Amino acid sequence: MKKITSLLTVSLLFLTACGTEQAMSIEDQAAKYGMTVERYREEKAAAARMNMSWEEHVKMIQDDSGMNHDMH
Ligand SMILES: [Cu+2]
Repeated sequence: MKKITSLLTVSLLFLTACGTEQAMSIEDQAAKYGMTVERYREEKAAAARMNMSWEEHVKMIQDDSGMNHDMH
């Protein structure tokens, strides 16, 4: 029973985190990744073009500092 309760707590925390993320404005999101809003929009589009999730794409950008971006 205790296990179920902590599992519920974790899921709730997770949901709360997701809700917060979605409530962030595009300006906030861009700032979070150190990008301008314009750049953020471009990267979002690039991620979609590459069929990558946003998280994967951000990781990729940060890993190779945006070099050879369209090569992978
Ligand atoms: Cu990518």
